[in-house]
Parts: sequence; structure tokens; C-alpha cells
Amino acid sequence: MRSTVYREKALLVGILLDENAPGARDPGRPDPPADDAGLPGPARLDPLEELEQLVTTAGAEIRGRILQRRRRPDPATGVGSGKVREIAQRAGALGCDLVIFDNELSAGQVRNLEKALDRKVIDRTEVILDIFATHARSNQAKLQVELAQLEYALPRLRNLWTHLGQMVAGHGSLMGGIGTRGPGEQQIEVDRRLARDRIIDLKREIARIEARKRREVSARAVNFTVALVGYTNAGKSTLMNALTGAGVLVEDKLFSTLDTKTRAWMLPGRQKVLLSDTVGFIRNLPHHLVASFHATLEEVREANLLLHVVDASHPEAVAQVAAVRSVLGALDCTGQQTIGVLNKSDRVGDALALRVLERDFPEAVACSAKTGEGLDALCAAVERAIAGRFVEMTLAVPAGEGKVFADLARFGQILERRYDDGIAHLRARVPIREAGKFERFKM
Ligand SMILES: Nc1nc2c(ncn2[C@@H]2O[C@H](COP(=O)(O)OP(=O)(O)OP(=O)(O)O)[C@@H](O)[C@H]2O)c(=O)[nH]1
Ligand SMILES: [Mg+2]
Repeated sequence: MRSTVYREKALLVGILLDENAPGARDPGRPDPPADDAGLPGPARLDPLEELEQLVTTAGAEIRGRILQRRRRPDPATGVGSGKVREIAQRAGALGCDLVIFDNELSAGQVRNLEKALDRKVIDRTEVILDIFATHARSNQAKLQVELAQLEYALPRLRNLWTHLGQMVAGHGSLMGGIGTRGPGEQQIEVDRRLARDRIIDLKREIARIEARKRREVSARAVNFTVALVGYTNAGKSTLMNALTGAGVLVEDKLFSTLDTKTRAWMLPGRQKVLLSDTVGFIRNLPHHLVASFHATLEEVREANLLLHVVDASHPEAVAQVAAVRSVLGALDCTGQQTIGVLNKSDRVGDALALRVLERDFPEAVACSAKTGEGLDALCAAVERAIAGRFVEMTLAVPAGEGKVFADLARFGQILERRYDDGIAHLRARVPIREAGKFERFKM
């Protein structure tokens, strides 16, 4: 699919929802000053910073920004008619061909805004989809992004065409308009049918990949598996490289990694585990993306242990932790054992900030993937987590019990073996979870 915001000149708009702000029902009170500089309220973090990063990553040039506090979004345009006029004016003066809203817009709001502003209007979700589309390398990632984009676009097709129909009708050059089946209306039907057919094909193809992936992941079940999860740009790939020498791409950009990479990781105690680096999360990750990246996230769902990597130097670290936990919840990964990794400790000037995070993650380890500081403590925490998951058992297994030997090979590790009169006397390390399978052979 095309790259929506490539090198376009963008004006960013954010609506801050605030109980005390003058809202649509309070027309008597004047709006606060137009720009962020004049925002009332306590000193706060820049609310458009993340959108700026997303838009820059997507390749557009940011020419200006507008913030508005409101009690609730205006149903028609999000910002209300006065602000729409101001946006039109600013966009014109700054030569912007694109207006990007930080807030999710409904199809109707996009239609109204495009009509009023006479410019392309997109929301944060579309920017994220766009970045995913440009960063997708593998066939799997490309198919998943295309599916998410089509599902996002499908309900908007009608509106786009109705909108164009109205614009043309407004200029008197074409019949049609609301409620008539003009050429636009027929075109929508064709487009929608094509989109739906493609969605069915994509889902089928992705399901095939997912089944293959599941086989691959379960074939690796003999190994202890660890997955890196975390907010985008937290340093997951840097950590993967530091721990395994994997040579994974690291960039100061959002969503550098879209495909899962798995590498062997030799712990200091000579135990080999598998470490997976995977796609980063973000607040309000478009749900179409979460759904279509199910296959990519198979490693996360199946991992024996998660390392939740946090950029501890980020002013929004606590909110980012909450956002990651919410995506993990959507993926059914909440029950998994997790170690918090407070990364970028080399950049944390404020020790208090680390303590706040540590309160959130009682067993967290502070480290720096960049300088290597604290990585030995991280390895030790992982080794402890593994040790806590296994028990040593002494077993006496009759030689004919083929299934027991197969289960031991699959789930555990045989440490000692001695045969005596058709009975195998074994000392084995097995996961606590699987210990029940061997209970009746216990000595
Ligand atoms: N100062 C400092 N910078 C770090 C550290 N770890 C990672 N970085 C930087 O943070 C940026 C993002 O790192 P990545 O490893 O690509 O982050 P990621 O979590 O894999 O990001 P995505 O794949 O985009 O989700 C890069 O510029 C890294 O150099 C660290 O411990 N200290
Ligand atoms: Mg990465």
C-alpha cells in the first residue's frame, strides 16, 4: 500500500480532554490561547511529542502544531467550528498539505474536516499503520500490515466517495449527492468488494503462516524461551544485541523492529536459552494491528519468561509500562512470568524516577544495554527465574515406558542415567509445571 505521509508538510493537532476546559456546552467562556505555549494548567509533558516522533518517522515534515483543551470532542469535527477555521488559516499560511490529529477520528469527522479544510486529514492510527507499512520487510509482516490497513480503510471507503460526490456536486459539475446512487456510489461497491475479497485472501494466507509459526515455536519447546517485550524505542533490539551479539537493527526511530528474531543466548551458568526480539508496542496500538500481528507475537505468547524492557529515562515511562501491559492483556499474556528491565540507566539522571518504576516492578533490574552496566544482574535474575521453574527429580523408569523418556527429552533434562535390571535410574531436571507427568516414577 502507498505511504500516506511521505514528505508531506504537516500541521499537527491535539485535543486535550479536560473536565475543566470550556467545552461545546459552555459557549460563553472563551477558548484558552490557541497554541501550546499558552496552555493553562500545571507544567506538563509535551502532549504532541509522541505524535511528532511518529510523523517524523513516517517521513513528513512538521510545519506547525495546534493544541486545544476541550471537555469532550466535538462530534462533527473533534475540535469545533471556530478551531476548524483557525486550523484552515494556519495550514494555509504554513503551506501544509496534510493535517494530522493525535486523537482518533471517526470516518464522519475525517469527512467533515477534509471538506472544511480542503486538505487531507489523517489521525494517529493512520500514521502508525503507515510506519508499519514502510518498515515491513518480511512477507509475513507485509501481509499483516496490509490486512490492518484494509480493515481500517474499509468503513471509510463509503465516506470518502460520498464526500467526493458531494464536493463535485457542490461545484455543479456532477449530479448526485447524499442518498443518490451516483457514480461514486457504484465505485464504492466495487472498491468494497475488492477490499473484502483481498481481506479474505490475506486472512487465509496469514492463518497458514500462523499455523506454520506455531509448529516452529512448539518444536522449540525443548528450550527455555525468553521474549523481549516493551514500548517502541525502549531498547529491546539493543539489549538483544548486547546479550547475544545478534546484530539486529537498532535505530532511534519508532517501530524499527517488526519481525520477530530469535537467537541462542548462553547464560553465564552455561545454560542455553532462546531469546526473541519482537515488535514494540505503543499507547492505543491500533487494534487491527494487534489482531493482524498475532502470528508475529506467537513467540511472546509461548515464551516461558518475558523481559519487559522499559526506557527508564523517558519522562512517560510509567504510562508506557501501563500501555505495554494493556497490549499484553489483549494478547492473553498477563499470566506469564515477567522480569522488568529498567533500561537506559546510563541516562537516568533522577534516582527518584527509577525508584518509582521499581515500585511498579518489584523484581526489576536496572541496566544499560548501551554501556553493559547491570547486564550481569539481569542474567542472574533470568537464571533465578529459570531455576525457580524446575525441580530435580530422582526417578526409576522401566525401560519399556517410551512415552516417559520422550516427555523427559521434550520438557526436561536428564542429568544422570544408570540402568539396572531393565529399570532406568535417572536424575532429571523437569519444569515444575510438568512434574506431575513423572510423579509415579519418583523414588
Ligand atoms: N543511552 C542509551 N540509549 C539506548 C540504550 N538502549 C538503547 N538505546 C538507544 O535507544 C534507541 C532505540 O533502541 P532500539 O534497540 O532500536 O529499541 P527497540 O526497543 O528495539 O525499538 P523498536 O524496535 O523500534 O520497537 C537507539 O537509539 C538505541 O541506541 C541504553 O541503554 N542507553
Ligand atoms: Mg527493535
